[in-house]
Parts: sequence; C-alpha cells; structure tokens
Amino acid sequence: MTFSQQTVLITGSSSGIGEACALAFAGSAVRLILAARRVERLQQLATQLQAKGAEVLTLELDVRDLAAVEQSLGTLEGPWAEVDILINNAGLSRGLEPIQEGRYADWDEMLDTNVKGLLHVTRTLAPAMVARKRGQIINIGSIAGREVYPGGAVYCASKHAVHAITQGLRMDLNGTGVRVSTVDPGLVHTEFSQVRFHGDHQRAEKTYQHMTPLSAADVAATVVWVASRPAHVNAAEILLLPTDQATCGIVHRQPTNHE
Ligand code: NDP
Ligand code: 8X3
Repeated sequence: MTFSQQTVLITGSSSGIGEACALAFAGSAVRLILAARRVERLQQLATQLQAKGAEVLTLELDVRDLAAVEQSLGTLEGPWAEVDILINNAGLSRGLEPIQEGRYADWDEMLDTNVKGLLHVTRTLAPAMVARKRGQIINIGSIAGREVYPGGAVYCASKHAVHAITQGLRMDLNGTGVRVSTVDPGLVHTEFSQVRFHGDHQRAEKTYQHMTPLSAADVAATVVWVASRPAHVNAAEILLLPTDQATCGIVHRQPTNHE
C-alpha cells in the first residue's frame, strides 16, 4: 500500500508510538503533519523522514489548547488542509496513587489531554473529511480503556472515554465515508512510564522488567495496517497485547539469571 497522495496528521509525534507511526508511514512516501509540544524533537524527526522521501510539516501544538488547535489545524493550506488520516495519539498518564491521595493537577492533565485534546483535534478536522466524503480517524486507546487497575482510575477513565468517543464518533460519521478505529495497546516500552512517574527512571523501567513489552514500532505497524485496508473495510477495534500480558494485572514476568 502506498500513501503517496495522502496527508497523515499524527498528534504526539515527538516520541514513542507517535514517532514510530511517523517513521512507519514515511516508508510509503506520505505527506506528514507532526504535532506535539517539543518542537525541536519534531524538527529532528522531520529531517529523518524527509530523507525517506516524505514531505513533512511540523506544528508546535498543545492539544489541550482549543484556540491553538483551531488556529494551527483550522488554517492549514493547500494539500496540508486535506487530512486523510488523523492519528489521535497524544496522551499521557500521571501518577499511580489511589484516588484518596491523587493530585488534582495530574487528573486535569490526563483528562484535558487524553479526552478533551482528542476532541479538540477531531472536532477541528472531521468537518473537512465529511465534506470530502472520505477520511480516517485512528485513536490510540489502551487496554486501560477496557479494564481498570488500582491507582489507575483516572487514566483508565480517560481511556474508557476514548473508547466511548470512538464508538460514538463511528455512529455519528456512519454514512459519510469517514472511518473511525481504535488501536488499544497493552504495555508498550516508550517514555509513557517516565512521564507517569514524573521522571523517576528506575520506577518507570520496573513496569517492563522481566517481560517483553510491545515496542512503539509494533503499534505503528498495526496502525499502518488499519490505515491500509480497502476503503470499504473498517478495522474498527484492535486490542494489541504483548504475549506476556493477559490483562492489565496478569503479566508473566520471568527474571533471568543475569537480573
Ligand atoms: P510517550 O510519552 O512516548 O509519547 C506521548 C506523546 O504525547 C509525546 O509525543 C508527547 O509530546 C505527546 N503529548 C503529551 N501531551 C501532549 C499535549 N498536551 N499536546 C500535544 N502532544 C502531547 O508515550 P506513548 O508513545 O506510549 O503514548 C502515546 C499514546 O499511547 C498515549 O495516548 C498513551 O495513552 C497511549 N498508550 C500507551 C501505552 C504504553 O504502554 N506506552 C499503552 C496503551 C496506550 P510532547 O510532550 O512533545 O507534547
Ligand atoms: C497504557 C497501558 O496498562 O500502563 O495505556 O495503563 S497501562
């Protein structure tokens, strides 16, 4: 499949799954819009992608800021304005405390980014897809949108909301030609846990200890597969787990002699 004439917009493409999606799509010589807050990282990635033949536009964007989303995405010009594939990936977790010890700032950040940020971007870009009678919105949900685990109530609530929004959006867009999907990964080794634990690298690495997590590239390959189905096929929901993981809490961990 080639995406050569298509414009793909990826939120949260400065690291992890978003960055891997950009690299995976660039192999098919696509027009890519990279959006995130750390614009210097986006610029480094853009250089790599351009070497693969992709046309790249970088946008410094905080998806929580509705005015900024409308300004940057609502005023794109020419072929950049015709976003064919939107990957709603920007998201994060903060903290693992029980609710009775939780921090309001962490809750605001998760809900504002994972839920309202996704809505801001979708609301801004979906009307043009509807007008063109084609397009695809791929949300990065999570196993945490299907289960809940201790200390994860608010993050899980945000991803349950993504699941509900995905389903509702699919209903609202039914008949317009616009496809809506969710790819819901289990444990993926990215900067996710470092962000969750506010930079505590040792604690973050324990999340993936003695097991083999998914890589960001594993998730990206699935996103590209979803995007490359024929127009009449919608791969609506995919739960993508590491083989070592059965549920949020059931993870097979096997220390080696060296660890
Ligand atoms: P990373 O921390 O590596 O990447 C998160 C990305 O989101 C970064 O590019 C970050 O960019 C961006 N981001 C965060 N807040 C904002 C914001 N306000 N505005 C714009 N961009 C933002 O983690 P992952 O790659 O793992 O996470 C990507 C998605 O995958 C998230 O939605 C996460 O919930 C989901 N997920 C992750 C799993 C995992 O185990 N890692 C499993 C299941 C789902 P910047 O800081 O530059 O703005
Ligand atoms: C990230 C996966 O299990 O850490 O969405 O919540 S988990």
